[in-house]
Amino acid sequence: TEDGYQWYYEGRNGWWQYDDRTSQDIEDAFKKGDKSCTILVAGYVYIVDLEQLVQQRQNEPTRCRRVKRDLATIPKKGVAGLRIE
Ligand code: V3L
Repeated sequence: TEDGYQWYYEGRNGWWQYDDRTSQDIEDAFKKGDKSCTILVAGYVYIVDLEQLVQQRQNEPTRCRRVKRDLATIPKKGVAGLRIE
């Protein structure tokens, strides 16, 4: 986002950055004070819970990952599943 923050979801041993558009959508919801934000990932609906800081696939509670808002400059695995070195 324009103030240098991004949104991340948890991988096995590190954090993945959300794709830019999704990160912006989550940031907009966060700035509005929304409790949650609905996103679409590869055709599946996920709910980002902005109070618990988790994302969960709709109707599949086992598919739950932590999320965080952090600086765009932190070490990360990549963006939306695309690895960076
Ligand atoms: N954006 C992109 N892909 C996602 C997202 C998202 N917000 N949420 C889940 N997936 P689940 P390591 C991740 C993918 O939670 O080696 C990473 O992006 C998710 O992809 O059970 O464990 C990597 O591509 C997974 O493939 O609904 O760090 C991959 O895991 C699939 O949706 C491996 O990462 C099911 O996730």
